[in-house]
Amino acid sequence: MKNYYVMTLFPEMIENVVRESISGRAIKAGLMNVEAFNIRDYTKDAHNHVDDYPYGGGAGMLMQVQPIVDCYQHIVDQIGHRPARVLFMSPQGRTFDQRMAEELAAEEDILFLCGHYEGIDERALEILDVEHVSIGDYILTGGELPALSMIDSISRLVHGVLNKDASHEIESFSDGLLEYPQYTRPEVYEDRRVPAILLSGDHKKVDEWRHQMSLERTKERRPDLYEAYVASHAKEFAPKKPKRRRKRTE
Ligand code: 4GY
Repeated sequence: MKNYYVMTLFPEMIENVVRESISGRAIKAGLMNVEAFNIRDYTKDAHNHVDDYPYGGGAGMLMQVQPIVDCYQHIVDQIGHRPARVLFMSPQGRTFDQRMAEELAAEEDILFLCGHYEGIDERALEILDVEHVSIGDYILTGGELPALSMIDSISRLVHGVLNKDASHEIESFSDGLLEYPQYTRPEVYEDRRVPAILLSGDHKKVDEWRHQMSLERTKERRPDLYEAYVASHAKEFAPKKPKRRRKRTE
């Protein structure tokens, strides 16, 4: 069973999305569980405050260390050990990608720490010994959407282990190419026909066509991924017959 723990000031945001989304399927299948912890529940402040002004001045507020450390300690006590990964959703982190999703799908317990306001007291990050992870080079108002994005992509891998059709799909992105174009009924829509080869029943031809389409659109839309693919699939791109070259006269 995979366990995802989320420390946040907006636990309902996590619970509502997880309940309404497809990751709910992996939960219903008993393969994973998501538990949100409200950092505010751990404050010892008389007015339930969890934030304060930054030392040295500056705009906005910072999340205080005490509620975060106490919330973390509660989770550690509940599960009996430190989670395998303690992730802090931050634009300063390593960028999350499909490879990291696969890596995280293999872990039993992952904790996601979601910040808000202008950030978190650095000592909390040190004490929890967090690993910074980013979902991309843009600034959000909090770490909840990044945590949900990551849980969503991990959940389809966890669920895919049982689903053979899906596990083939999983491999198709991890081989580094974009998906080929896809079609469903009707066969003709306002003069636009589904490519004939897909109706031919020739599975080998269909697979070859799809692979070719994947290559072409990766080259066109994601030249960075295409270069990496070509470099790691030298065999596929090697000329079938080596050209006979004339010896140089010099
Ligand atoms: N981008 N990837 C991101 C983010 C905002 C901590 C409050 C991102 O992961 N997280 O933009 N997070 C948070 C960062 C302080 C705002």
